[in-house]
Amino acid sequence: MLDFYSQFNPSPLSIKQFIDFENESNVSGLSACERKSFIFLRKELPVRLANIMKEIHLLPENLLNMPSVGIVNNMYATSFEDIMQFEKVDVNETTLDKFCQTLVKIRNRHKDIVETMAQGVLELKESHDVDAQTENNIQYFLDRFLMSRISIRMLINQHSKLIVCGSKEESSVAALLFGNELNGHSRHVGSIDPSCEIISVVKDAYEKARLLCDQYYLASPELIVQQHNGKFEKILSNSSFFAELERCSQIRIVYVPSHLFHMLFELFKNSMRAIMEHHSSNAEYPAIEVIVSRGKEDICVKMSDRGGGIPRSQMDHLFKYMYSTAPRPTKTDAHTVPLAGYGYGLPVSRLYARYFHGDLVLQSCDGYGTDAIIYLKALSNEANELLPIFNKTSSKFYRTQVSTTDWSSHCGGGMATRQLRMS
Ligand code: W6P
Repeated sequence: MLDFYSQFNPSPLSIKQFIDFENESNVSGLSACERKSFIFLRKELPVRLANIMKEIHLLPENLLNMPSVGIVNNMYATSFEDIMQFEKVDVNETTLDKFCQTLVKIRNRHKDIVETMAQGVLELKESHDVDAQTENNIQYFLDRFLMSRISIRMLINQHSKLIVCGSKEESSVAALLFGNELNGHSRHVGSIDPSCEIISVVKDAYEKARLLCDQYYLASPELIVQQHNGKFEKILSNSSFFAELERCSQIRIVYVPSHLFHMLFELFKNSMRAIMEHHSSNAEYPAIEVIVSRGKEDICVKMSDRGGGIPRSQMDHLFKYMYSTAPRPTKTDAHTVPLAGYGYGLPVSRLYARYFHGDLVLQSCDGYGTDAIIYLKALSNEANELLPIFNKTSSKFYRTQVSTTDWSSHCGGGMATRQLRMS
């Protein structure tokens, strides 16, 4: 069955398609969307599971032998079997209910799987010498594994929330009372907000990160947010009301607010830590500046800190899983949690951005500060899921040697030299 389902490519959905799934129900009654979603998922979930399970099997032998990786592998096998039970059943109320319960069970089962997988990588590091080739493979695999997980959770969330919110009567009453847009706020479609106010999420993430920062450092940098709505500027560039209009036209987007929050919270924690550590002797801390802009294609959220920057040689490491799983510095006080230890936070945040064809990039001036930019697709029909596909190309990757001999090396130490010696 695994072989069978792994032959199919996952079908990426656009944010627009996710929303259209829900709208279906308005036309033909309550369970039409649930039914349609069920028919789609009972094939699509096994396909996505099988594609990534095939890749687990291609991991370096010694990583596969780690106990935690075995646990992960078994969980995927169990979940795959769980869904197989629905392969050929009749579609009725009972099967729809059971399917939904099964999805919730799967979601709970896989709740802590990122930590389990990270544990497996640590186990490997502690028991073996990891060469550059293995490290490269693990980086490639974890990007794909975690992206697959993000996408599967998105599917499960949309399906289960369709149904919880499926008692449409409640929302119809609300619609009657407040019109289609509740007090100007949009109604969520599962985890998607069709009119997500970016600046609200920025402020929310800032406040939550600030709490941690205050707790740890007893102070925190201020936030300055600005927005620049290029869409309106084009029409109104000569208007004297431009400034006023732009202020009123909050930049909104069809997006998953929890994904955006996750990215921003991570970036704020990193910026705050850098600022607090860099200016530790001062009483004044330079504010974090955020600019939200909207163009024809992209929405950009740029976060600038004056936290002393990052050396260029460190830049790539920030997105490496193996680098980040290095044993953490021992905590001085059991009650204080570090604001941001480079865990999987940054690489996973970048995956969230890339999931709907956006990106997350860092740029730094060593000695001064760092800019982090989140790019999102401005148009919901261009925001398609980006999914890993298991095929000849992906399996070849795990066997290909990292080429390190086609450029000269001139740096005294660090990765380049280390990789050269190891190849
Ligand atoms: C820093 C290091 C960093 C990582 C990610 C985001 C912002 C920042 N600022 O100094």
